[in-house]
Amino acid sequence: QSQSSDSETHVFISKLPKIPISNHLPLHTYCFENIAQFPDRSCLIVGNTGKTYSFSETHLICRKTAAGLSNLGVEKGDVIMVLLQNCAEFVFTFMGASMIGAVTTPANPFYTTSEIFKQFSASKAKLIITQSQYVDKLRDPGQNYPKLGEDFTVITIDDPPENCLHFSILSEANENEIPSVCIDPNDPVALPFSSGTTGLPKGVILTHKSLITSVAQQVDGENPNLYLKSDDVVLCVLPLFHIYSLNSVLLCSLRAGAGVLLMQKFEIGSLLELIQRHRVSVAAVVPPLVLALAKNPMVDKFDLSSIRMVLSGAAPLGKELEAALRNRVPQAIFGQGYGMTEAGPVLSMSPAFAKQPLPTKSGSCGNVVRNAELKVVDPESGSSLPRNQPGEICIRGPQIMKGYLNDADSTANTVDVDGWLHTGDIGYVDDDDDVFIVDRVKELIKFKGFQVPPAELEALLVSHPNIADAAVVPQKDEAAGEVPVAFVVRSNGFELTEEAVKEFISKQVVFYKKLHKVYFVHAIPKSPSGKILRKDLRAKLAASS
Ligand code: 4UU
Repeated sequence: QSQSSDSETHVFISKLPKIPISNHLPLHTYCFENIAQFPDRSCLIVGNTGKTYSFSETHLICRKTAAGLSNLGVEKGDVIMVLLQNCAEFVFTFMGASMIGAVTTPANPFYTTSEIFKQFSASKAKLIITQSQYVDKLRDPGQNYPKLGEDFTVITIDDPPENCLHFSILSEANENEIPSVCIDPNDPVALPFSSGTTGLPKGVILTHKSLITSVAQQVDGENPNLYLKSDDVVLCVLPLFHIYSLNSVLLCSLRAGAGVLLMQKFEIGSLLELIQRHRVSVAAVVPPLVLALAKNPMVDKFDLSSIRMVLSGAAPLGKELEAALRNRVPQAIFGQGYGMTEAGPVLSMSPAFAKQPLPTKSGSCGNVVRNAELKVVDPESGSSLPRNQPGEICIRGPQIMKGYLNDADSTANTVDVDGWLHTGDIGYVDDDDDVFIVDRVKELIKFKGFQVPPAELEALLVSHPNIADAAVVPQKDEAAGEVPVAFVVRSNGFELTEEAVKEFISKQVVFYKKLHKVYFVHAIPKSPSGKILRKDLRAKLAASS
């Protein structure tokens, strides 16, 4: 019954009924729609200080921030960059920007100067909201980049260094001064960066409609797929600059009225302590965090009995690890979500999280979300495949991205003319509608769920005077899932050590993009059209290990 009448195409839909989705609204209106029912409940709990903001306080500060951004000249359609670890100001800024029709591009505060400014320039952002400790990286981005204080404004959430403003200029503005803007559902609201199936990181245009649809697919309807309640406390330790946490933790919690426990960074001791102290009931995690929770001996010293749901996503999770975690938190429902930035992001979610839960299997990423269609295509022929046959997973629905920013070619290569987004993931749907991911055919490397785009490292490598050619591929790793390793061709007659290559890269990139191994070779295998034959290199690695 989940197949279309057209016998040529095998299309899978959710077992849960379709629901009405209010995706004509602006995102902030939708997220705060129900707060009259729980104005005084804790909305944001700041882990390291214990400070809490109720839903009505949060809503008010978001409105003030909207007015403050407008006072600084931010207008509808403008882009602002948020360069923050998880904190309340992230939320105020993101929602405040939405209220004036502005767009937030979230970036990792651990990025190097060049990583920050590539995103800053590509998104044409006007200002940066950050912490004082990161401002030095913004001072001297180099010749062709904009200048702090002249070309863009920097706002810090703590004591502002020279030429920067304090966040209170936003959060203490007069909420009655929010300009009235007309927001179309197809207007952008978030601009996360992702390399997608190939190439360099690109701005992913997520509209009000895409994000509302995705949130609704998870938490709306009489039988929500991801059942969050207004007495839940949801762990927000995954970074909000990544779409998983932004969408499935923050936006879903706001909509459902659940509290969000904000943690700046992952550290097992304080994590366990905060779970116990705030009675965390829902934990969104990634496989390395599952590993810590399952294996770290400290876990036994804390009371984790409040946890009722654990959601893992962003990278494959081994069955043994899943079993080990189930032993540690036996009372909790465990399941996976499968997401991709470009997909809005959620493609599938465990039905065990539903209000009326349905069974799913270990190792599965759940079922396709409701109000969407999923198909599995044969990478060779492009035709859709029936159940139990692995192929490329494609998704269609109002939640997927509008496209890549200023990159029609990449958009066309990812979303086809019929509206199907091609994920670059290989998987299948079984007889019970459970989705399984078995491989990744796209270039992307995932280190602990973080994106490592090989093309970015390859471009850096070949910029080295003694490197003639290079290719970067994933190598399996117990702790991180995958790590990037490089095949390098030295320029004729030049000496070059593995250490020198590693150091050359590590100076220019965030920690998780560092090369773990360099193999010197005489040539990089390429197809007749010049494409790196990554499969051959991956096979070579597998054979040598
Ligand atoms: C195997 O990782 C993400 C988004 C993850 C997410 C979001 C909301 C998970 C649960 C949720 O509720 O986005 P990106 O763009 O950083 O990376 C996308 C890629 C996928 O194409 C796939 O290769 O990350 C991989 N991936 C997974 N792989 C994501 N989730 C899974 C998973 N199992 N559960």
